[in-house]
Amino acid sequence: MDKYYLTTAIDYVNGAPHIGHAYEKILSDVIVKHYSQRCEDVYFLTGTDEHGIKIQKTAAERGITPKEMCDENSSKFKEAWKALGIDYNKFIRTTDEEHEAVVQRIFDKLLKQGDIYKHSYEGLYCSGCESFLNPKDLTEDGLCPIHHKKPEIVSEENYFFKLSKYKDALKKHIQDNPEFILPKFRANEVLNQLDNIDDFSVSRSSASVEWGIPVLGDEEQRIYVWIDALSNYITALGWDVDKPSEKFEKYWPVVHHVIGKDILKFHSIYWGGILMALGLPLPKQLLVHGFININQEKMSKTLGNVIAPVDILKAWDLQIPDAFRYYMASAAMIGKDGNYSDEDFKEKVNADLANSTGNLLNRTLSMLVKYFDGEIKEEFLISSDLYKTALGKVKIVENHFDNYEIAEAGNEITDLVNITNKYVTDNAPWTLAKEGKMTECGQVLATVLNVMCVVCSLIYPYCPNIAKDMARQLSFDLNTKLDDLTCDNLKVGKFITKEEIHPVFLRLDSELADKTAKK
Ligand code: ME8
Repeated sequence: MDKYYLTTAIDYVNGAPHIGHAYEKILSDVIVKHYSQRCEDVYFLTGTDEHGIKIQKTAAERGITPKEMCDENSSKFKEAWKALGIDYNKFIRTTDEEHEAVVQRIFDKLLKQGDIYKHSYEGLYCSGCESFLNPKDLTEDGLCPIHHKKPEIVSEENYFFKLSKYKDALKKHIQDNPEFILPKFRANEVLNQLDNIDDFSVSRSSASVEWGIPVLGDEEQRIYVWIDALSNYITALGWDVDKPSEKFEKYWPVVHHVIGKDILKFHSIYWGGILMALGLPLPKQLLVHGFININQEKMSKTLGNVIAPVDILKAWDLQIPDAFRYYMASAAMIGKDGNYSDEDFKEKVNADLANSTGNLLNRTLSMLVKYFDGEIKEEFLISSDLYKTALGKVKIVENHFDNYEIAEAGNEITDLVNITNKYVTDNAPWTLAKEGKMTECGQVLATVLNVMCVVCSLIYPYCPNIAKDMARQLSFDLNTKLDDLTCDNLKVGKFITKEEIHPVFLRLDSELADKTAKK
């Protein structure tokens, strides 16, 4: 594997980022950091989706222009991702001029080649989904099943995309490529939807929605949401109609779209159809995640339980985002919904990061200083069964990532730490020291430290700052690729001084935790 291109969904900017947005971006950043330990060339795209009726309405309610609101909220997303350590290569905004111009040309091409046509239509429009709904998909009360709102009846002349032409080819692609949609159970959902899907609207009249990209040569129509939003994945690479760019040639179609379950239809069916119409290959993979609930309840403005990720960092007084990243990345098994609660957060990060990983490293280094003045001697470096286990875990973790099992991979890392902790308890280096068996004692400590280098490397995608701190104390080169990892990391000689040892993660303060839990 020499290159890896990952995109996230681009978020609507009618508000500030919430914990669900953060979940997706953290998951994506963890994946990107993991693959940067396996391939030379990784490209990570995120951004904001800035057109549409929702944004137009919210800006009007606030008495500002849509562009002013987009600028304000898009900055909030950027600030939040900075605070969470999300290292994207490019942040695209759909109001970027270059993007808008290419979207116009895409639309024009599809219109000219007959994949887009004009059609009078009356339908049920959900502004939450920014899409017409099929009456069959509504709840018994006639509500949108995702947004629980009554859709508006819209009667307009719009442009439509001829999806019917591509339905069979899409079906075949999904059936022939079982890895296209992960987790696999989601693919059946798409195949069922394909049976009932019609051509879809790709424009709205400018009278009803002004805040959209104008159709070239038809001022009365705005290109609407999905062609605009989905095209970001190629416009961000500098692709233009009939003019593929260098980046596009390099990264397409080795692309992995990380998206939430609510927008799978748009990414598998709409995007698939648009790409086929443009004569471009389909993405390699759609990685579909579930939703994050708060205290086991759906997050919603009505319930008043929407949490901003930066508020969590503030509430816990966290100077680095690692604990939150670690928790979020492990919050749900592949594709399933997950949950955030203050209590779980405190418990999990205290157990895994402070008590297990941090404490193991701290204790071992402290013993090395206490018994050997921080020195590794030649005779400490022996082979150990634990090394086989550790390097075996590297393969297991890689395999989990290849199947998009990020929480499961995290559990394997904790398991390696627990096994190593047990090794320390079983071999009791303090007893060996008391009995004067100094070589054996040094061997136990060196074995643990060699394995901790592997742990440090594996945990880096989740907790980059903690990993860097561990690496410094272990004199380990964190740039080592996973394939080059060994358990031969320690050098003979003075290893560390007492002053250089410090805990990499402090337990979350219980008083603070209890205070936040009560709020
Ligand atoms: O859908 N838990 O934007 P968006 C987990 N602009 N993920 C969640 C979530 C939750 N509670 N709530 C939302 C859009 N998400 C479009 C995307 S892409 C070309 C256009 C996820 O701001 C959601 O599933 O409503 C989506 O993947 C992302 O956040 C942005 O949602």
